[in-house]
This record gives sequence, C-alpha cells and structure tokens, in this order.
Amino acid sequence: LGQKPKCIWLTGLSGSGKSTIANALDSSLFEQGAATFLLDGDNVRHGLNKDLGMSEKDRAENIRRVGEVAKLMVDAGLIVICAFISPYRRDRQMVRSMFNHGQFIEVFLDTPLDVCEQRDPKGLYKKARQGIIKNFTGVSDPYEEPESAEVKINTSSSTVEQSVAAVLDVIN
Ligand code: GGZ
Repeated sequence: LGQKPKCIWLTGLSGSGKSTIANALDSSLFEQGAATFLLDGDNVRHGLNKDLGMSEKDRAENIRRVGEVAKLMVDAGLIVICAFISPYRRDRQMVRSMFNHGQFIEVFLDTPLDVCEQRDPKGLYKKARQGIIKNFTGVSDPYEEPESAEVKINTSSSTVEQSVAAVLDVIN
C-alpha cells in the first residue's frame, strides 16, 4: 500500500540466501498490494545475459545491464528486487548512481563463507575447491563487502521471516 517504486539490491556470496530472501520479500510485498518484479542472477544469466561469463569484465557488464533494466522498471512504477552476487563495490556503486537518493536499497547478506560452503545446494563450492570451476566468488575470486549497505543481515543467525522484516523495516 502506497509503496514507492524502488530498487532493492541483494548482494552476497553464492549460497548466502539471496534468492530465498528475494522470493520471500517479493511475496510479502505482493501481499501488501505492491507491484514488484524479481531479477535473479540465476534466471537473467539464462536469457538477457547468457552471452556473459564470470570474468571481472563480464560480471561488470552483467550488473550494468541488470541496473539498466531495473531502472526502466522503477521508472515504470515497480519495486524491483535484484539478487546478484555483485562482488565488486564499483559495480554496485555504478547501479546506485543510476537512481535517485533513497530509491536504491542495498541489502548485504553477510553470511559467512563457511556457512555458505556447508550449504552448498548445487555442489558449486566443492567443484570450486577441486578447481573444476575457476574464479569462484569467495574461493578463487574476490567479494568486496559493502561498507554502507542500508541493510546488513547474517542469515545464519536470523530466519527468512526476520530477514524480510529487516528489509521491510527500512523501506516502509
Ligand atoms: C560465482 C558462480 C560462478 C562463479 C557459476 N562464481 O548461487 P548460484 O550459483 O545459484 O548463483 C550464482 C550465479 C552467479 O551469478 P551472478 O549473476 O549473481 O554473479 S555476478 O553478480 O558476480 O555477476 C552461482 C553460479 O552463478 N556461479 N559460476 N565462478 N558464482
């Protein structure tokens, strides 16, 4: 009800809970009557960005395109939830600068690497440790932690409901 259009940007390691919290947040906002759209690394990389890999340059282009799409959707009046590792501070800053002050909400899923690695739902960390997947974020590629995210959540010490509530608290 009366939700203003904005971009909610979830950043964190693979397995940090971005997709889970993004989906729960999407449902919650929908129930409140908001018009939302969810952009997730998992699906965007199968379509719009299927030409991109995991190099620093391709990750930057991935985030740039997603930012542009999110901007169009926010201008159309939607609350856009974006869930991308987005490991580089510079790329996240670039997307932030596309939006008006207060329209971009950065949510840092500060889940420790060892927790993400224990979850390993797709077996990707295992493959990264074996060297089968190269340039894997947190293992063999950098993750630059946000320094001034609007919301910071450690998903190993909070439930999905608590995480969603923390985000809603900042935007409502
Ligand atoms: C990190 C990788 C990699 C490498 C494949 N490094 O957790 P997931 O599995 O399901 O989602 C991750 C996704 C990363 O896509 P993003 O678009 O979010 O990345 S970025 O923002 O950095 O552009 C992960 C999987 O793809 N994946 N290879 N090398 N994650």
